[in-house]
Amino acid sequence: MSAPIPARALRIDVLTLFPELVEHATGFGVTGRARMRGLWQLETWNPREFAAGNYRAVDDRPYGGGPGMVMLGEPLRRALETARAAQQRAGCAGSHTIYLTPAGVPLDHRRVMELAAADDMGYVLLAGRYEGVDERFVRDEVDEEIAIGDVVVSGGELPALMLIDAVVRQRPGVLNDAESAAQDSFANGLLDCPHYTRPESEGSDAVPAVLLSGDHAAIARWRLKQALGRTWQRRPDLLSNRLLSTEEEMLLAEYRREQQAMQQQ
Ligand code: 9WO
Repeated sequence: MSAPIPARALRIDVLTLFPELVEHATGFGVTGRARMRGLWQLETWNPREFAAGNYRAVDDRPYGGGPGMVMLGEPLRRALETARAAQQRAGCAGSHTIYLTPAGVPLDHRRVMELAAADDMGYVLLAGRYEGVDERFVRDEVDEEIAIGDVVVSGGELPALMLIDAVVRQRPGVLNDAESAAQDSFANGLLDCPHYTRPESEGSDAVPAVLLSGDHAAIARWRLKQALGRTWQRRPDLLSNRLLSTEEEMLLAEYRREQQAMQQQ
């Protein structure tokens, strides 16, 4: 059997007025280790480096008046052109530009997996600031608009960092076995089960006995039941999009009976 072909390193470029923020924040933990191991590459591009004039303006007042400033399209175009050329030199077969904005399509696990699966694409993430970006740039150059929640934050950098983290951890070789197993629950459409560590008993809230039993089948069953129960209680919408196996149906029914009995005590 031929040796497995190593997955291409994922290439992500970020257009941002705060490159140090993005470079520093992605240097920690899972994304930092993966970058050190060459499993993904980051390049940042500051539109200010591509702005003209003595003041290297990257923003201007909005037509029609109103508060705040709008990011100029021209410095962004130049920065994007440079980023795309760099991705092409790096061997990317294509480039896909994503604008992080509250007006985007909400990001979900399915889209994260699709973005992570594209071995030969380069992603350019546009992190806006001020009141936003000139609409002509968005219309002409942005391939996809993504929101990471119904929130408005001070800039697109933190949403971009969340997208990077979610996608990079899905790349082959990034997570070790323990980390992969830990995230499997959400991957199969459920919320995670509760986790416990020392001390064994903390006040009245002792660690569930099954977790101390050493019975791995019973522990796996308990964890699946808790994941099903918590999803049913907190995110029933996730369950409506997911077929349950016979065992899962039984476990959820058991969980609901136990919850009902506890409420009647
Ligand atoms: C701000 C805004 C407010 C209400 C409705 C839509 C909106 N879009 C933006 C916007 O794109 N703002 C730019 C990026 C500039 C100001 C800071 N930015 C930003 C992006 N704030 N919050 C986000 C964001 C991105 C992705 N998911 C959630 C929030």
